[in-house]
Amino acid sequence: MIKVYTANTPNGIKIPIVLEELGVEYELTKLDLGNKDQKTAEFLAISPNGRIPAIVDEDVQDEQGKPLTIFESGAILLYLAEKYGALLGESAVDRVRALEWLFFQMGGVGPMFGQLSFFSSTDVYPSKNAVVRFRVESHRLASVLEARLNSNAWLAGAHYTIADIANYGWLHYAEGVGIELQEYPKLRAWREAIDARMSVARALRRVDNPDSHFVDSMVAAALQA
Ligand SMILES: N[C@@H](CCC(=O)N[C@@H](CS)C(=O)NCC(=O)O)C(=O)O
Repeated sequence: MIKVYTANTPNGIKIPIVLEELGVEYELTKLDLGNKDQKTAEFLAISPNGRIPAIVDEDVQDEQGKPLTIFESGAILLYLAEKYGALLGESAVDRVRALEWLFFQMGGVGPMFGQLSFFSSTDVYPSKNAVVRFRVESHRLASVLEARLNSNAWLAGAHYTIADIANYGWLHYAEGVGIELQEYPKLRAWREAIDARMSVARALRRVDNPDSHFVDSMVAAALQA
């Protein structure tokens, strides 16, 4: 069984989406980020950066013979795609393209959209300079995605891959972080195509209605199993 620790956030929705795409059974535990569930010692044993998402694959042993824990959404997406032999295209070139756009999200879209959201919504340390900087950079990244989708159905090329799922996590919430998509017709159409996938609907429903809420003992049990 794969145990998923997550929340309804841009990074958090990616893992249920990929598992629904793969048709793999999983148990979902929702963490209350406002309550700092992600900073508890039990959760830090799974995700040392104290952030979601993270998974425990109970069917695979780590270096110490314990169930394998994985943090960082990019690592989890790649692990699952490789484990189940899907969502990386068909050829070696497709795989390289998928990795390019996967890491583009990890190093660009995620950090920039995230900082834009933070500086736009805080009145604790208001900084016009930061808002302008992150808005300009976020729009630049959206234009890069738009250009890619102008000549390709999906980010890796002809196939829907984990690169689409990773970027979708953030684009799903684009308006919420202050990026309107009117000027990006291809990006909007791409997002609508992913919105319409049954796997996405199922994943979003599960993140909203998790099997259970986070309790320390559940994480401890998963680690001992
Ligand atoms: N690079 C990480 C980013 C993870 C991340 O920032 N997660 C956010 C939710 S989207 C989080 O856990 N925030 C809570 C916190 O920072 O304490 C990944 O892709 O997994």
